[in-house]
Amino acid sequence: MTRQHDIAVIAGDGIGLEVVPAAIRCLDVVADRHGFDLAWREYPWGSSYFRQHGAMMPADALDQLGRNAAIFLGAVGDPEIPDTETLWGLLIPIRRRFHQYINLRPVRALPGVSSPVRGGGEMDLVIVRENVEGEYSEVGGRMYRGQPAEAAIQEAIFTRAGITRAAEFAARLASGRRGLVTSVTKSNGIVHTMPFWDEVVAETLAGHDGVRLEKILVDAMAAKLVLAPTAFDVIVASNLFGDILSDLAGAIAGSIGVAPSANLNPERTHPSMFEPVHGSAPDIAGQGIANPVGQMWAGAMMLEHLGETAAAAELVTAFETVLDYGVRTRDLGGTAGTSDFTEAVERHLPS
Ligand code: GGG
Repeated sequence: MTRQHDIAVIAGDGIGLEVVPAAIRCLDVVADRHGFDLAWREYPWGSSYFRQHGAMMPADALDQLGRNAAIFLGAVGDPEIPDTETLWGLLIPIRRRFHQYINLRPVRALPGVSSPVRGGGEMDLVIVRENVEGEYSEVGGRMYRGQPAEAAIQEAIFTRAGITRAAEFAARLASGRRGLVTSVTKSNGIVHTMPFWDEVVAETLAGHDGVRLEKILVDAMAAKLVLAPTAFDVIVASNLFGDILSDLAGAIAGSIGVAPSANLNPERTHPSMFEPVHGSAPDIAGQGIANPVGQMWAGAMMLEHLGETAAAAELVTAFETVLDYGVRTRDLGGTAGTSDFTEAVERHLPS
């Protein structure tokens, strides 16, 4: 009998509606060749749904998603809807409900893609972003709205368990790579949570022989990523810092349009979610020019997570080959549209 993986698809908003179908076309080709079936279940949630129903997804959405092996997400964000609605109405509830506490974001130079900085063409790193706590917190409030005394308080939540599992994940990953974990904080300015992060990460890594720990402040890290992008192997950072650094690292590799991410539930008791690092890009949405590589690569990470390793590798090789041949979207200095690029990848997949 054919292996079947049930996949929830939320194309979402903006260019998500263009790059998700592009990636699905290629994923179906490799699935067919490797003898398994991807049973896509499409959920038309996001900002259009919000306009009709006043919510990004229905009340039982998380129950519906939980019946799938994985979730394939495009992007959320709409210029007419507050970002707090789009993020807290869809992305963050999914990450939390399914305990997707690791956000894995590999960044490496791709063939045929030039980096704007020296050394960017050789970079190969992975960002382990803590994904369910930290600065992304609903704890806080606003007072005296619209008055001269107006104030806002926003708490960051860091737990020993949350930091330990992120550090553990980073250490295991590094031990199979070059053995270096760079932990990023702002411990000189943020005096409670960040020194706590430093302590727990150091304790956790002490149990991993052969893995070196390097600590760095986030401001210095931003500069060093640009000046010496090959100096890093595995980077572990909080929810906010990991998010910022992955956009920066993606841009150094050539374009944020090529950067993938996996929101992982490492215990596999719940579905994990795979999405590009980029957002909905309303400035280019609907023009057919979005780069589908981040979405395709996220799809390859999903296949790997589902145990379809050979199929995943074939898809990565195909888009790398196409890039190397010089077929590139505009963000990479080329002229190809989303469908030109996708058709080229399909042609380079083994039949
Ligand atoms: N690809 C999903 C997406 O739309 N990301 C945009 C975004 O703002 N994400 C915030 C986050 O990852 O925390």
